[in-house]
Amino acid sequence: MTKITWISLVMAVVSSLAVAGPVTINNYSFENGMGDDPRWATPTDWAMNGSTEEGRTGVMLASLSGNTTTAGSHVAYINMTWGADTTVVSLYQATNATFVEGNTYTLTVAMSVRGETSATWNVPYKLSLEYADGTPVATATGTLLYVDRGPLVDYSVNYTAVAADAGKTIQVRITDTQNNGEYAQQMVLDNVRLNAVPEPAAMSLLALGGILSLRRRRPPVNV
Ligand SMILES: [Ca+2]
Repeated sequence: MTKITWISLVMAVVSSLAVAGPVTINNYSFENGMGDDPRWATPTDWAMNGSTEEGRTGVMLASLSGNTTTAGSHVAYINMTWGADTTVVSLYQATNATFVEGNTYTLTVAMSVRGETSATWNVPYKLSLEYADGTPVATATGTLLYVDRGPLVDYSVNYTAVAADAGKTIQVRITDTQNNGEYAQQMVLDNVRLNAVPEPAAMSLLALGGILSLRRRRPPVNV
């Protein structure tokens, strides 16, 4: 292999590794920008999609929600629908990172349920990785089982980017998909994390490069 080829290979590996690791999620723990507390408005650095009703999402002290969190003192909430407005609500945020082909992305959110009435309904959720225009590339759905003021538990969605995703902005979205039109429960969420792991081939190439460079540094053998 020529020197130029090696340099190209190393540059390619380094460029793919440069975006590995945690991707910044602004206000990931919902501790920033609190005015009134609780705050019955969209959390700072996040956007809400789905309803114009006041208070469909917001932030409050974990001690007020009653749910146990290990990330700071505040949690965010998304309300189930109520009344005539049965539009589901999601919180979303475009990151400053773009998809890299072969990287595996994991979005993890700590979630639980908060009840305001005697109802003990479960809360269906959806976690999405998508482009900035809202086109999803991966979703995970499930149900948060009702535990009165229960601890927040991690849920995740994984996705390995393909060539068509390369260079597209990564956006994350958390949706409370309940739409039965009768308010009773809240989805409670906190500690939103997005991690990127390079493809094994890139890791192997880097390891191989390391081994070869070590071999080169060996002193010459006298003959
Ligand atoms: Ca928090």
